[in-house]
Amino acid sequence: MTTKTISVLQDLLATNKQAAAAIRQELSSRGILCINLLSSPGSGKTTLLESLADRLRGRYRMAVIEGDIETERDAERIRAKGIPAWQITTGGACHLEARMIGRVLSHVPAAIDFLFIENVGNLVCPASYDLGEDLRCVLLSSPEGDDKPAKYPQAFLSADCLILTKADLVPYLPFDPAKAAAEALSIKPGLRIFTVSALRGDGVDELAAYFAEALERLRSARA
Ligand SMILES: Nc1nc2c(ncn2[C@@H]2O[C@H](COP(=O)(O)OP(=O)(O)O)[C@@H](O)[C@H]2O)c(=O)[nH]1
Ligand SMILES: [Mg+2]
Ligand SMILES: [Zn+2]
Repeated sequence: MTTKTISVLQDLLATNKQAAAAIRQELSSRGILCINLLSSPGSGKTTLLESLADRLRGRYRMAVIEGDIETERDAERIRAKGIPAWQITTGGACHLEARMIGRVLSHVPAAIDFLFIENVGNLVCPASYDLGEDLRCVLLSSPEGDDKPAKYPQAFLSADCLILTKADLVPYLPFDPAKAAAEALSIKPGLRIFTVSALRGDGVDELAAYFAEALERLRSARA
């Protein structure tokens, strides 16, 4: 019984990987960099996207795919910034899968630079599902505690960058950013780490520059 369950999951993940590879191929042929944001609920994904929308405006074009179990709320917040956004409601599923992204892809305008995907708030299974992204960013907010990387290692191991969010709250909390960073680096050596306060805008330009460099690399590899 156990063996069967594992092989079904492996099939699911293999099928997901194929769909993700097709998405990555399609987006890179269009010169679009895709970024998957992963974190527990409330760590500041949507607020960060709102802040990025303000900072990228006039220089880069972005679009957002929002994943939630229910409601259109996050897509509405992004659209209020004048950014195209599509909401995927999973109706209970606790992660996005590549085929869900695939269904939205034909709506994504050709003339954009960045496609952000906000995954369902969950630090566990989204880590196992490739969505065809070029960069995976895991967010950890200061109220969540600096002990989380070792408790949810797959999310940190599979990420390209760690974004420590809500930096403005650090003075009021027993959160040690150096400890969180060191723990994440012990899981994933070389992980890029950014510290931001999306509410104040601190650190968001540095993150935007990192995305812009990755976009340049994608486009020069294509040329
Ligand atoms: N103090 C502070 N609060 C923040 C920051 N970013 C987000 N929040 C708050 O955290 C809550 C959850 O943010 P949200 O972006 O919806 O998180 P999500 O569920 O990961 O998309 C909201 O009340 C935000 O206003 C920040 O940089 N500093
Ligand atoms: Mg959100
Ligand atoms: Zn899940």
